[in-house]
Amino acid sequence: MPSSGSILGNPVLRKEDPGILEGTTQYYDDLDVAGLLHTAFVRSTVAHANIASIDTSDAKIMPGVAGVYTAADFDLPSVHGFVMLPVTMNRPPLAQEKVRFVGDIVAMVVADTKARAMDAAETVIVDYDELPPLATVVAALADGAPLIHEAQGSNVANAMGTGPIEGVLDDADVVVRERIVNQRVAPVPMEPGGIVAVPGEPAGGLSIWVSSQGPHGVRDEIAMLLGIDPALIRARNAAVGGGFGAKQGMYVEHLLVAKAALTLGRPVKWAETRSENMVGMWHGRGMVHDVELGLKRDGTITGLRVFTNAEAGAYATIGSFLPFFTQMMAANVYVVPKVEFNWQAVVTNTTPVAAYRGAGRPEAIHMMERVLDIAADELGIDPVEIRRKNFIQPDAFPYMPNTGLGATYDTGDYDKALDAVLEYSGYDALRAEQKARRDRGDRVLMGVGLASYLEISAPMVLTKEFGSVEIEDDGTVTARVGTSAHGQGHETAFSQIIADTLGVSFDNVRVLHSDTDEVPRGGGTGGSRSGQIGGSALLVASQEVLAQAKRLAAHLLEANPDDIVLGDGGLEVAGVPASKLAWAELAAAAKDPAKRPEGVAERLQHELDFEAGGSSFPFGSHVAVVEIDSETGRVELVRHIAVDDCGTIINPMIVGGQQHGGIAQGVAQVLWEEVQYDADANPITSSLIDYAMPSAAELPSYETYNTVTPTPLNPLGAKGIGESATLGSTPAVHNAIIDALSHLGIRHIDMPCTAERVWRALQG
Ligand code: MCN
Repeated sequence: MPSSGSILGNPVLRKEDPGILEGTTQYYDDLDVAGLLHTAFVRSTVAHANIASIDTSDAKIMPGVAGVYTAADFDLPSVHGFVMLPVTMNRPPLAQEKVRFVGDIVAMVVADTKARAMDAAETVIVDYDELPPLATVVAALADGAPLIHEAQGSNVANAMGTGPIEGVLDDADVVVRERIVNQRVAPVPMEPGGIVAVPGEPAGGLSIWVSSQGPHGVRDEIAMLLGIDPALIRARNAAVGGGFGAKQGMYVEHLLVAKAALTLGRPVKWAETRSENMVGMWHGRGMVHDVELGLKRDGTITGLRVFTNAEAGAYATIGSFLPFFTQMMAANVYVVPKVEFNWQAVVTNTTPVAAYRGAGRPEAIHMMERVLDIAADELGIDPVEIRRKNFIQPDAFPYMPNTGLGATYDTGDYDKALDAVLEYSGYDALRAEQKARRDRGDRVLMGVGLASYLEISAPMVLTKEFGSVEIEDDGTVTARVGTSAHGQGHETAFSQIIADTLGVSFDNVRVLHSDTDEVPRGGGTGGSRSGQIGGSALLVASQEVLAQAKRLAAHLLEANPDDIVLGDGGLEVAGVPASKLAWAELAAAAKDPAKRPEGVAERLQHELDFEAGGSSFPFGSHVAVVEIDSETGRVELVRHIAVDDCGTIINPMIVGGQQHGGIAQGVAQVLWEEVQYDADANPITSSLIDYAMPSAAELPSYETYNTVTPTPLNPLGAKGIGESATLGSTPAVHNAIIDALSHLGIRHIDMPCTAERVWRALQG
């Protein structure tokens, strides 16, 4: 583990950044592919309708058009959204008979330029017989509501939970009830979606570059749906400009482009526009929780009962499974003796909902942390004390909560993170300032919000990953890994792990990922798994390579393998630097049967499928400080202090960057962002003029810190960090807003807490 002077655990600058800053990094849309054709999709302009007719005759004769396709032209199976869900809500890649949301794809136009494809798409005439649009879960569940998918026989896509729990609130002195809305948001990666598909490479197959969180998964799904051998498809990422959960898996657009490229025998590209992205890319969150929290008068939690309605959108995807994680996390970092948690996911005539930074876990934490603050206020207990009183204690790990799903928390020290954030924020001084301001009757109201959270990283099956490490002839190292960085700095972090283990220079490590020809298998990047799982795979592979190389060096130097140590760029006999064999010399010796001892392979290489001992559970505590103009309702986040524990840290600068990004997305959800539809299920936030995504100018500089509680479940001791700060920041900022207003009798305001909503609450 990190030795002093080790590169591991240090804030090494990211290898990825010079290319990004200088503009030389290549994204799929930058690739220069000869003879490339471009795609425009004809998307439904109505939310719910039977398709009476589609007339593509004009489009077909427009200049430059190579192909126009509807469901009648492409014989493609419907796409199954997620393994645990019914197939009755599968999505036809091109709408058949019916459209189910504004953005559903009715036809595809391929032409020699994007402009010509778009012009031709404009001429396609679709005749719709409109059906009643179901814009909300309430509308979809109403008596007599039409069925969005007739074959399902209901608009409920999935329903699970604990069932009724006997006497769940019976031990409570008080029961706090609230409806907590976690509104739908759009992921808005800087680079929208897209794909380039080139037929014929490899022979008879297809080569694709896709903006994705895991090209292996995209390849497998395209191969399955097109009925071709996965070995005939090479899938790669170029650089990827963010995903935030929404680029996990295959989109129907990817399948259609692959099909068109094979049909036409020419390369085809689809570059999603921003307005397409706002309706076509899966949305996130979209849950309404009816929560009842039972407590003793001293603040001890006795029971929790929740019913959650989750929006699935028009087709059931993983979003219709994510409340499973909400259930799993519902008790957060607290001892909750009884938990009743039931939920359903409901289809509506809106964009499908899937994973977005946190994917089911932020919803649980936000719900619990809001209700706990309401309880603290009602019971007259300080928000710090009510949390401390209920924390699971450090000696209770491994800990299994009573949520009915058997998650086992690995390690935690929740008081440590809370103590740290109280100290760094100067919590007591903040409270004193708040009191002084209130006593003065300031126009600007001050609020201090606290949240403690639990996260699950590398959830469920995401604990396994391929990794390989090889010494090249020139002594440099090539690593291959099945994770797929799309902004997280893996090349840097993984190079640190390998450089530290093998004593090679950080610059001499090359990390290959996101290419099915280079990496045989891969689970991609999501669920904050890559550092701990991909990183551990490469750590173990490097350690194996080191063990082989030590045997080889001992043989060559006629020494005991135990006496061989890392030198600068090679191996040497301890205390004898002059004996050093550089890595290039070792690689050459391994190739030479005369020099190679028995048991050492010809290549200094090792590969494995690493499997961690389970999911890990990061945690932390955040404090937010807001000011609210009592005349206008405008909220300003003045400070945000985060203490996030992700176990052993590989690169603190990357971890800090992940904290910043995670906080920004949490803050944005509390203050501004919300995907909205009108009563006819028309999207009304489908551009960045209408969808209020903040820029850096709207946000303060965050104060980020860490405590370190390693996990025993992987050899790095690392837990995830990619999503954690989103979990902590959302409730902290929301609690700060209500804290600023609670002395005026305001108990809760739904997110986003826009100036208008806060102003209305103040008027009330
Ligand atoms: N890391 C570390 N020490 C640790 C844990 C992680 O130094 N103890 C480093 C890792 O090596 C990695 C980074 O921190 O470089 C994030 O690691 P991890 O928490 O394992 O998360 P993943 O790499 O698996 O990334 C996924 C996560 C998710 S799920 C979302 S959503 C998200 C996020 O990452 N989307 C992002 N951060 C993002 N950052 C960018 N720029 N773009 C996105 O789309």
